[in-house]
Amino acid sequence: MNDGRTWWKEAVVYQIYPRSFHNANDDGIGDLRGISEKVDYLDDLGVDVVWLCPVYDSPLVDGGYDVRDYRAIHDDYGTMADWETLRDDLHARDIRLIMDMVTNHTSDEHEWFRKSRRKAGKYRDYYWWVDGDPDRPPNNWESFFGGPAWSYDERREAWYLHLFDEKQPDLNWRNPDVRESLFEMVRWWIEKDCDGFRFDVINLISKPPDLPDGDPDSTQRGKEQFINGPRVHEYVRELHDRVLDDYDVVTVGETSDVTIDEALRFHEDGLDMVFSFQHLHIDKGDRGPWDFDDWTLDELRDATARWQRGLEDGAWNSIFLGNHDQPRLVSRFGDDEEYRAESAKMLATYLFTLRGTPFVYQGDEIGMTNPTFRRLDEYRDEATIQKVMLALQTGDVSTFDKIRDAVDFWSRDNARTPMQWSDDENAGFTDGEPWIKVNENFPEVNVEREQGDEDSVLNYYRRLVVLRHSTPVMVYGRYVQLLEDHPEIYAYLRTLNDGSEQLLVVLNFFDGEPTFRLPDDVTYDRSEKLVGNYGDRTGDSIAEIDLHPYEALVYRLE
Ligand code: TEU
Repeated sequence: MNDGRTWWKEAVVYQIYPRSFHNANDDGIGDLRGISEKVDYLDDLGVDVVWLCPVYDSPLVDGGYDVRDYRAIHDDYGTMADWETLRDDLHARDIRLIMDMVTNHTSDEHEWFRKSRRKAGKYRDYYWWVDGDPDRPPNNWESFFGGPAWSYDERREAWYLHLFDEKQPDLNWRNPDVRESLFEMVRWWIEKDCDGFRFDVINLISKPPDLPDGDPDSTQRGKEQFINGPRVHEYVRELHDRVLDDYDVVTVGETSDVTIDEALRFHEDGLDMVFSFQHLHIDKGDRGPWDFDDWTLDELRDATARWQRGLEDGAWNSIFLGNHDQPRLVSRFGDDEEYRAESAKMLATYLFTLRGTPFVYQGDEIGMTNPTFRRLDEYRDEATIQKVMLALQTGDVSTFDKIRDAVDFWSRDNARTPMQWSDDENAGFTDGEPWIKVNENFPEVNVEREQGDEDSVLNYYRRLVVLRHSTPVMVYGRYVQLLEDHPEIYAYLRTLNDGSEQLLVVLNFFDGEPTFRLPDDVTYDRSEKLVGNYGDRTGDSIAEIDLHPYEALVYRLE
């Protein structure tokens, strides 16, 4: 069977948000040397790839996704020499390093934009400029952070497009010089021996040149115009053919609102994986950005299964339940109080037993939870603050109190509180004053404590990593759905070599105690429990299992 085996399908990726990982120089901000001090931790965990969120020079209005200089490191994070040391420290442990590559936009302080706004030489059309009335934006598009996607530049006396913050102008990929500049820069990083990229919002890079108005009733006006725009596949293919194809690098494209068909096309264009967010839309409400809704297991299973089947032959899934923009997975899909550890392990089992490459976001491996922010001034994320300000200004909400719970749930700061290393002051993250509040539960939830406890979430993750590395069916097996519509139990098989190798995965997603019944048509002679989050299961029959709250079980069937 040609299942296209490659190293990155077998890899476990660990995402680092550098500002919040570990601080070496005591200024309260995580840095590259801080990460170097923790490479043995990553090695012990067993991960194969580190994805580093942006560390480039930047005014930091959007956590570094506003790049001022792609070829320089921000002072907060250290120097290029520190980056090289980190790369070497990781490589010495056989861990690859992938960079977060932001090519849809730059900072307005980037040299290209400064020149473009002066109409200097070839830079004149590096961005989306539109002349016209300073009181009337060129169309009705809205930014991802709320408000119009256009700002008027007094210096050039023209409008420029920004799908994110006004300090993040969108690059004009129609211009071949822009593509050339970006490709050169991507190649420069590969030549520096980085092992791949996560391409930020890569499906937004193409816009229709006539910039038509978006549907006025849309939740974000203009999105049907700029998401998966007209030339997006041509551009991605060009990036692949002209740069990526020359090297053995892994790529994952961040693609919001991507369909399975689009994902298959991106894979054909040359992106190894994409991030689809459909399974993370199940708890969004439809009354604006702050609305959230209950989710059901049916919705999660449907979204997951659709992608498992949809990419089965033509492509490869990325498996994730959280990142630096999302609430903590245990607070969102588990129980961050009574069953924190059990549900964190159950969700980890989901991540490691589906077909695709698992992405672990820093802190999830110790079961970190959403913090509680009580006041608006405790938030640091500009997107959160802007959306709240806008809602208050426009009168959509009368007081912050009215949306406090929702903001608390959705704020991107949930995932950005410092990594909890120990029960020392500031969770061992810094000896300085942390740039953002530390989650108050650090005395109970921290690495040091979990390292010393065999049953901890951390040690469970380590077991899953080992298991995944030593069990090909866990990586390459086909996904076969069991119990199509059970409201509490998510169960599936993974099968390889015409069913001669088989895994059974049973996940109880809630705090009830339902009974799992193995469908009659699943045949086997022997079953062996590989991993589970309750200790007392060895020898039990698997035909019928009374599950514990949030129980996860993985069996090998022979
Ligand atoms: O995020 C893109 C994106 O789609 C987000 O706007 C997402 O919808 C939102 O954060 C959900 O809460 C990427 C980066 O991951 C994000 O951190 C950046 O702010 C953004 O691109 C702009 O570069």
